[in-house]
Amino acid sequence: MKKLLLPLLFAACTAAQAAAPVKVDGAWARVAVKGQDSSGAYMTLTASEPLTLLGAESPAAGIVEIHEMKMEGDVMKMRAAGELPLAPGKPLKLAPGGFHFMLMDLKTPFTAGGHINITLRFKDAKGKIETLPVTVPVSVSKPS
Ligand SMILES: [Cu+2]
Repeated sequence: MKKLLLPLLFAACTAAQAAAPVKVDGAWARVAVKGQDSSGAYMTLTASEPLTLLGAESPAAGIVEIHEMKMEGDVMKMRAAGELPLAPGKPLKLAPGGFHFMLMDLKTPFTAGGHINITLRFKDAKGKIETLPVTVPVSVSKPS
């Protein structure tokens, strides 16, 4: 009995602290010039279980929204996308011209070579909220 207790306690602790089971690839945020009040952040998210991306927060911006860019006739339009479902193993791309995180009311300079922190918020199949902090490098265009 005694032998079992420690591993169990350890498992309970790690489970409570577990971040959302999501792999983040190629994250970057666009440089914002002085006076510019908004910018975009992009990344590819791959979940290992069914999740819903609810949104994100960042100390670098007063407001973070999930947006979508879409061609309507000849015009590229941007709108709030709300929540996005993530199917296990299926990458969700947030990239220029499509889904992206819109950061508004910028609090810090988005300088090339710098970085910002974004905390992603997800809901699992049982409705439990899980978060994932991401360090996002700032650059003029997608880093290769
Ligand atoms: Cu946008």
